[in-house]
Amino acid sequence: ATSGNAASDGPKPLDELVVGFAQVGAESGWRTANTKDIQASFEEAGIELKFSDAQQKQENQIKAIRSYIQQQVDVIAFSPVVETGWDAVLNEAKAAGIPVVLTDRAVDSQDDSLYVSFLGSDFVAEGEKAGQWVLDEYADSSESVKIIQLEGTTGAAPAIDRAEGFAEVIAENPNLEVVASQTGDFTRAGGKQVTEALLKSNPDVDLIYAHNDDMGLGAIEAIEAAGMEPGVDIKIVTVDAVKDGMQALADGKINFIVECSPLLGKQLVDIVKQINDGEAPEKRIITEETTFTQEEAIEALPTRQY
Ligand code: GYE
Repeated sequence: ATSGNAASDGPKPLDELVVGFAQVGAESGWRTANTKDIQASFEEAGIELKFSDAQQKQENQIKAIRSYIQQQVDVIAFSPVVETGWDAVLNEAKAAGIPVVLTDRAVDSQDDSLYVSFLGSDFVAEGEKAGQWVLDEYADSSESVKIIQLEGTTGAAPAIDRAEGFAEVIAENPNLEVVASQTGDFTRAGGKQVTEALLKSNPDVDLIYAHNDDMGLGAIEAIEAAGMEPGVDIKIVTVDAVKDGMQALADGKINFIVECSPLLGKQLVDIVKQINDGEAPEKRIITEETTFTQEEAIEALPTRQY
């Protein structure tokens, strides 16, 4: 091969390796922590990282990946903003002999030879954990429980899977009813806006399930502005467990958080090193995660990294 990719000519010294990373954006506290961790991990490993921020637009991510192909980087890593529409550009990377690693989010493709590894959370399991808390919380309720769902970015793996896992579990109790479900695009502003609007048509809602902390934090603002008490008048369950979310949980404004770890940097560096050494990394690497109640949040907060 003339491309000089890692592994095709034997391992390169780490300081000659170049990795291109195409990030989703900076939409949430989770994303900011994820970016920081990835940049710090590559810096520490002494591997050059080219970084681009797609501002939540697929076309920008595709452009960034194409430019990494042109620059003949050794490995391309990216966190696909949505699941579909990647086959063309990933085939271009494949044709150029550049291995691709998916971090955090999956692609929906028939051809799994288009990437070497997918490192990230099990989002369906996260949705199930959120649903399980709701199921337990209302186990004794004989009345209908009205739920609003704040969805993540439309078409994104965590939005699709967190909705699926949640729906499956709450279906066990017919009293649990999702009365409205809309996207807040994983942002605080989006969560606030959607909650404001949905509270008008559903003033008697009992619980909000937000696909991330940031949208839950936006919902808190909307609930307070409507003269109600978040966590008491309307319960809130979220996913992520970033610092601001954990603080709101400790303060009783959020009731339960399912953890999703953004600290993927070290594992991504390991995958890049394996590729460089000519080894095949595991195809699917699942992040280990827990859940937090108010008490657990109070205990965890002082040592929380992000
Ligand atoms: O939960 C959300 C972020 O893909 C897991 O993206 C990630 C999600 C995370 O914007 O806060």
